[in-house]
Amino acid sequence: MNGKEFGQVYAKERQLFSPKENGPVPIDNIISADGWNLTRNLLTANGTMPGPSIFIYQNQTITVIVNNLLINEAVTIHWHGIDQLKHPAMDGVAFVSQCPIMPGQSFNYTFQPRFGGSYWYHSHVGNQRDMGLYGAFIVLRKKERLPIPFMNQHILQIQEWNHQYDTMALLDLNDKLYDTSPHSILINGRGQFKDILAPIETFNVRKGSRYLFRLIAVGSHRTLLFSIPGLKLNVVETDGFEVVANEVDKIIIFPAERYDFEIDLDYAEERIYNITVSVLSSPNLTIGDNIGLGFLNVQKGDSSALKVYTNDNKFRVLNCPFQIYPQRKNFICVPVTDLKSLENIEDDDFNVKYVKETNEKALHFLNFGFPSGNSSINGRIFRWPTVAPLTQPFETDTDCNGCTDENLYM
Ligand SMILES: [Cu+2]
Repeated sequence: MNGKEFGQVYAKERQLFSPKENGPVPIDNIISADGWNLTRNLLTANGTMPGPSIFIYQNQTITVIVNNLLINEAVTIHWHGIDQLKHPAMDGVAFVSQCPIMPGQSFNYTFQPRFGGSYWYHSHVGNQRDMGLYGAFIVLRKKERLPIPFMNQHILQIQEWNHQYDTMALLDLNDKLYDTSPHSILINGRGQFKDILAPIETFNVRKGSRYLFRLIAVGSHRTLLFSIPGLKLNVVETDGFEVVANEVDKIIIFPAERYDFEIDLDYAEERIYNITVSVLSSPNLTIGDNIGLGFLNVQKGDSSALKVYTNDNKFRVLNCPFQIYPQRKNFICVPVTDLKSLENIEDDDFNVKYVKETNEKALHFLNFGFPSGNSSINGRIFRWPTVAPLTQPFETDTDCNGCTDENLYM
């Protein structure tokens, strides 16, 4: 850990200390991650992890200027979940929708998000997002169904954290030289490793008020189990689509997914609740230790009611990929298909203006295989083009004319 003004700092009792100072130092400008006491390099947007949250109203046009200040790495920024229907060149996928931004270069991303909801942005080059290059991208609806004051809306970005995910170590990631399982999970860039009491994310809320939490999985490959033990999560939206409110105890979240939930704080006690995240592992989604921790501090508010809900020791788990959770009698699986879409006032935007209707039917077979160690679909392997096919289709040199279902085309 390093603070620009303070040099090397260390974590103790949820505070940061610098050997130079006589007391705790302000934590706001220091990326402490899980408090592990080794300084490492990160890649960030504007020097913070997560990068700055971006808020915009739907149908507003936004321009984000990305200056690549890296010494020798290219970068692009992908706006995860934004459909980019009219602006495909703004999608930020390196080598596909654009040439990457080279060191010293800038790129203006200008686009107009059509749909409200919780989205996020991240680098779309290599593993840069695991090194910190990500942030929240929130599209506010002009007409909210049940408006929640902006001050009562919080963002929860969760990610796995591995001490070896260094810029250099990640280059070797494919060699699997070390264990890639996470050491900790960060909530908004903060967490704790074992008994190091590093500063962690704390949300202050008032009893009796409504709050919206935008849960975003910004990690890259782990499946996470999120809960606030003792409180129900009332899920109202996923991946930018409003759903009929569904009350659950836990949420399984896969990389890049978003779940927006409200907490009805009428039944909360005035105390600090833990926010816990654990890693699920295959094949039966075995639950690991709670290695992600945050606090929800419920303070005195207008209401003193204590709504008690029946606790039958059964937990409703949203986004469960099974019908019955393996080996867990106290988990009720709520598959994401149980969520019912709200009649969407913006449905007109989805109409056939852009997509032609057709009666044509087609049946496609996709054969996945690994001939000569290369993963392939119908005999085709993926190879990076040398120019972006979207912008320079005639300059691509990965012609597939010779491909057949029988031949591996390299
Ligand atoms: Cu993404």
